[in-house]
Amino acid sequence: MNGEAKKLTPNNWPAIAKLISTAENHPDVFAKIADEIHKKAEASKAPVLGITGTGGAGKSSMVDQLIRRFILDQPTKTIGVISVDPSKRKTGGALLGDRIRMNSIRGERVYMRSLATRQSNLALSKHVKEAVDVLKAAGFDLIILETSGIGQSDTEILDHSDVSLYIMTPEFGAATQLEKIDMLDFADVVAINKFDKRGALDAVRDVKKQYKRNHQLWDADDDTLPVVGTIASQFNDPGTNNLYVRLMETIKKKTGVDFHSTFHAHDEMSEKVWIIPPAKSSYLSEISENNRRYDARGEAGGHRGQAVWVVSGGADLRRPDLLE
Ligand SMILES: Nc1nc2c(ncn2[C@@H]2O[C@H](COP(=O)(O)OP(=O)(O)O)[C@@H](O)[C@H]2O)c(=O)[nH]1
Ligand SMILES: [Mg+2]
Repeated sequence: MNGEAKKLTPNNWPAIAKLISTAENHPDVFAKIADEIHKKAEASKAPVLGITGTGGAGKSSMVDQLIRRFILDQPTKTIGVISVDPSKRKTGGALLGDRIRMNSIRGERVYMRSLATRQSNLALSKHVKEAVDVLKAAGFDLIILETSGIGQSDTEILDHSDVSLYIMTPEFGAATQLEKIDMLDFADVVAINKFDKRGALDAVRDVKKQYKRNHQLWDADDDTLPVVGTIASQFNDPGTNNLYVRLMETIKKKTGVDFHSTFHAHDEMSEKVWIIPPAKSSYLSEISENNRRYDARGEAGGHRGQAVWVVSGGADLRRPDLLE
């Protein structure tokens, strides 16, 4: 360590990366400065938005979309992103997949870090906390934590975040399956992403019904429930705009941090801008399935490919964390 803890700012990416790596790989070294980091983190008011959901639901795409809006909406604010995906333990290259999805992270005001997940669940949870603390200590205005699971259950995200967003798709099967999703009890906001898929409207209705049951909101008006249909893969999707507004409101309500967002919610839902008719959606997912299989073969190249890509100028060289 070389005084990194003292030099932490949202722009000092090498110091941030080094501290997170040290926490992960050299806990004994990190222990010496943990107090200092923790104190700085405690002084931060930055809300932590925790995003969870099953693999492939569109979390990374959504993080990208939310960052894009935040950067537009907040001309001077900074965002730190921690991305954890235990399901991708074995393919080093998959982390790169997340990175590719996130186009808006290239800006100066956004720092993104993927956490390696080779440790046990318990260690992972500890490292998530340390990484979030480092981002808080660095002084980011908003912190986003994306994961498909920390520790034993998907509700563990709640230990690490102030506001939680659960992302699912319309493809959950029968409505009775919703009983099994704990996050429908606990999430502050639920996004039904891939709203372009067949059955999306029914899915939203079913999830709202379940949400009412879980929260004993029998008389609530459906429109007031925090369940939003979204298409994260579509530019300027109205559903995602609504989700963004809803999240800013929830952050204000739960943490007292008011970003004075100028985004406004609209009544229109994502279905109005369907480009692909639902009947054609399985045709599209066949293509994407195919691509995914192809990607999986490519990813077998693992870290080597990642390093080559970085060196070839595809990524920001100010990010030494990519080269590990
Ligand atoms: N049809 C459709 N595909 C989406 C949507 N959002 C994301 N995707 C695609 O779903 C795949 C998985 O997305 P990703 O963001 O990596 O999901 P994650 O594993 O939850 O982080 C990618 O191919 C995305 O392009 C959506 O709203 N509709
Ligand atoms: Mg992801």
